[in-house]
Amino acid sequence: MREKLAALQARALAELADVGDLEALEGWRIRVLGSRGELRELQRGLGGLPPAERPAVGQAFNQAKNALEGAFAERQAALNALALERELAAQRVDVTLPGRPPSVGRLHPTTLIIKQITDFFVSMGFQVVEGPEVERDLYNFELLNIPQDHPARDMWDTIYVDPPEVLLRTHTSPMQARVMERQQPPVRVVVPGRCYRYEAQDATHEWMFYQIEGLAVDEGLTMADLKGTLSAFARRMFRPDVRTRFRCDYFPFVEPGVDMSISCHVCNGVGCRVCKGTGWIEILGAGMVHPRVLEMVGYDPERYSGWAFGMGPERIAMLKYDIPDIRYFYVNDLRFLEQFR
Ligand code: 2U9
Repeated sequence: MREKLAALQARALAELADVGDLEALEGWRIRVLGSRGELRELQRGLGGLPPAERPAVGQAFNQAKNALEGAFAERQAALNALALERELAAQRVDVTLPGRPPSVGRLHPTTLIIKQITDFFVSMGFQVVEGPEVERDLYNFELLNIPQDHPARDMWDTIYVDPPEVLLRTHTSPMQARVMERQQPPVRVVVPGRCYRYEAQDATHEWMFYQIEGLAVDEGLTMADLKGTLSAFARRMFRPDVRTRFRCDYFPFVEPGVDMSISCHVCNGVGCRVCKGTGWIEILGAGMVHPRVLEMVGYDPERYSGWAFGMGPERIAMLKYDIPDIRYFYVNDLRFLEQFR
């Protein structure tokens, strides 16, 4: 009996040392020390011993029980401490980590780029004016030298609100005509705003987009003023050493008309994917205001001359910040918008 008791105690202690968690420990307690456990099972054999041996063997059982209960308590304390340590580690807060910045509002990238562009022209003496998005055919086309049957109307797929007179403006030019109607030269205005065209959306076209147009009318203005001002604009918006190139282009409301390109910032004019191998990236259109436009608003084209330009601010931003698709500006994805402030 003593040998069996010693063997049980040794085996139980060895098993206890391998118990890794509180659940396994409870299983050990029930199996070894429980009312139907191994120790009680062996102790039932006491009645079979000679009466003279029972007191000593009974004492041995009590010693073994105390030893096993003591070992259980130690193991339980150790496992409780381990569980607490693991729980504290899991909940540990690293106070040295940077705080989470509060999510604050911010300006939309389109608003930011429009401000950058208009700020330049304000620094050159231009005024920022805005006008109606629902326009009259008179201001959107006729006063811009685009009469009813003019093929140039095909340059814009127009959205009509109340045909044939009321439409969604296809450019911000109508506001320049409105300004000229109500004031004599000198005029220097820049007009940002939304425009609308009935065309399929793709990586560079949206049916609602922003445009910024500008107009300067005074005595003695020439193409040199146009080229000098817009080249200075390109140097400010992109980089001081950017080069500009002007080539002939057609717009009904200017003559001559030009488009302005900047030297490619990636290959600096050698030719690459960004500039489609040309070394140049077109950024805006411009020209000398057509004399007929001046006449229609009551200006004397013999006395006054003017120049004008138009650009897409999102296109400028896409070039500046390497944004591949204009639709990013309109889907309100915070992952995109949060990159600008
Ligand atoms: C008046 C007289 C002249 C505005 C101009 C452009 C050239 C032009 C497009 C470029 C890209 C619009 O954003 S875009 O699609 N515009 O190229 N705009 S000259 O000329 C005017 C405007 C109003 C009374």
